[in-house]
Amino acid sequence: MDKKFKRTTVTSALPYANGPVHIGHLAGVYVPADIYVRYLRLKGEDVVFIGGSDEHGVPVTIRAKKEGCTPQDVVDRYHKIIKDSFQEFGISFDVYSRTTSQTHHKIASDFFRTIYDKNGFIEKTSDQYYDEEAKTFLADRYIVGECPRCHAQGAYGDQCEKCGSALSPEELINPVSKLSGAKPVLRSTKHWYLPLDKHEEWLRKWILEDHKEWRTNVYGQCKSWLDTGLQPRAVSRDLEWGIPVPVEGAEGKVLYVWFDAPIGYISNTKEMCENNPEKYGDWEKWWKDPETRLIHFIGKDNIVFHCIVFPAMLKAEGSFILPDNVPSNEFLNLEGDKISTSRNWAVWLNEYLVDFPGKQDTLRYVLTANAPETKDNDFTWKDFQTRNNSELVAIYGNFVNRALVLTQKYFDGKVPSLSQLADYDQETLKEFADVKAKLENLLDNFKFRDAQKEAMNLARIGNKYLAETEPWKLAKTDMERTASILHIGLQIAANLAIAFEPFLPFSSEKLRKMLNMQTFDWNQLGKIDLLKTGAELGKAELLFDKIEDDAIDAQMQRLANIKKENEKNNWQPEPVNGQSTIDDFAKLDIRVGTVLECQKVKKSDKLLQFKIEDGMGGRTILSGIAKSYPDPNELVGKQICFVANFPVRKMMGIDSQGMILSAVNSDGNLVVVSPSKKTANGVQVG
Ligand code: B3M
Ligand code: ZN
Repeated sequence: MDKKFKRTTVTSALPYANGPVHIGHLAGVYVPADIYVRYLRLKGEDVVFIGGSDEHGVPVTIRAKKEGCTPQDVVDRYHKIIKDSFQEFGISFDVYSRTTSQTHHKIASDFFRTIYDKNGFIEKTSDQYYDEEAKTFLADRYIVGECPRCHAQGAYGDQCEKCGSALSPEELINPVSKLSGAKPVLRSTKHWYLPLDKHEEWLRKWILEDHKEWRTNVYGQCKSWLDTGLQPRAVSRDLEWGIPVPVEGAEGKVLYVWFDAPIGYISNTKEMCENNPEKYGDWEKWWKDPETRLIHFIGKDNIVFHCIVFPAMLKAEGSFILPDNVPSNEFLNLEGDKISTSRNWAVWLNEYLVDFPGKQDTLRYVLTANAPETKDNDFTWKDFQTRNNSELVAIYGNFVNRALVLTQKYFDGKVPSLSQLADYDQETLKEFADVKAKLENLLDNFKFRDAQKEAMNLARIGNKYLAETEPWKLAKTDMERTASILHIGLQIAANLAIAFEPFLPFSSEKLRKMLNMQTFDWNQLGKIDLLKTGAELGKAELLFDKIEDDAIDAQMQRLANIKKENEKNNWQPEPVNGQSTIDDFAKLDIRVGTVLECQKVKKSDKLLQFKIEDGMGGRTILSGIAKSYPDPNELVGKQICFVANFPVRKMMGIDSQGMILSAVNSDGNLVVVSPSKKTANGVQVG
């Protein structure tokens, strides 16, 4: 560790307690954080690992509404499920608490109050939607309406899930409250804002100049936020669920969940220290001493909150250190599709353990081998099986098993003696002499994927060593040489137990027992005297077992069923929309045309630009269907129907003269509507 630091505080994002956790969470945040902490602990460094559930915010209240229970019921249930899952996967938190704790309420409240007393907030009154029937202001997610961009129904106040546009509630056409179905009205309300614009200058220097070493995805996102210019951000909400804003005149207002959640790291540290002062000492040293290094492990959707908003809060409060690094991962997909809680497109940790009991390390291994460190990555069940069978079983497990079983067979389970090092032994040992330095360099730089590869390489060296020296054959003629080979083999196995501990803690523990090692010490890595000649070994067991095809087929079948189910649910005939008359219809001039050209609009992932032969001299029409037609050429030459009498509309700097008619397919894709027989261009549809 860097000389200027004495200790390290590691945090990992607090998952929302509104659902169980899945492999995406594990791969993105918790496994890397756990590897890092275990590594520091093995090195004997002073480190704490802080976790907890994020229990406030609108997502929790929505879940409660759906299930007809209270928000507290929801978070009680999921906090337990999440906490248990982490424990089962060996995520070795020093504390895992929750933001509904008393300690947290007080710390978050005091934090707000300190900034408030220093005039660190601005107060602003603005108009926001209010539901007069439910008598409450509406969070963005509680307002639905027609998307002003793609005109889909059911867009949320913060986002349209059909076209992906970020929205604000006032933009929705015909907004409706999800609570009562009433039309919401605008009402003025006061909130407290953190003036990020006032923090911009020091943030700029601190990130862009002083932290060039941050991962490029993190640095790049921060740079683009800073370059766009920071705006004041509201840190309170009109909501009942949360921590009340601790100032007068703030009845019915709570701290915004993204204000209180990161403070949860601090509260949980305090709780940990108070529960075990001997071990952890005073909580303040973990957060206020400049000799403490603070590291946040997060997913990429949390970057702005941890690199810009939270540091600004810490600075405004005034007594805290700032993060030294924020290793953030990209996303993990599942079999090529984005993981989605609402579509149940995920591998849930609690379910995985039912299907693959005892195989926590296999999942940890695969998630690290495929970690989305620099780009989004894909989890596939086939790859999971291959990595288990041809890496963990065939290389690591096979090597360890051979070394132990042969020692059992020929040397009565005692470490045999090393008499002389042959040339091949020297070569082999040279290969793993620098593994410690290599691993440290990678782990210190948060390159967990490469680090695990390096550890596996050590197992490869061991496996190859036994395969080439063939001690089972030598045992018939040369017992002394056999002893030396197995001695070296066992020393390599002992090294593996240490090197893999941060990655595969369950297997390392198993191996430690098999080798009868008392403790692990990172400093011993690369040495060949970890086991003493004559020392008694424990019982040999298989470290990993094979995963058969039928287990994988069952998982694939489960996903296929979910996909089918989703497709069915996706497609529902829209209710027939009121009544209209032939006169209404006559106002629309719908015609047939032929597509002459069709191409993607630059810088837009949604729009296609059509050149249409319309029988009237031709026209250009833009249509938001690019995602449904990855190859726009397939439309060229087809006849289509279009609305010919809409006013010209400019999009991305191009005039669009009409609208192409399309229908939604059961998989959510759009299909352009065509006449069933060829007809003249320009004829009217009616
Ligand atoms: N709960 C969002 C998330 O789970 C949020 C993280 C809070 S970290 C302080 O992605
Ligand atoms: Zn939309």
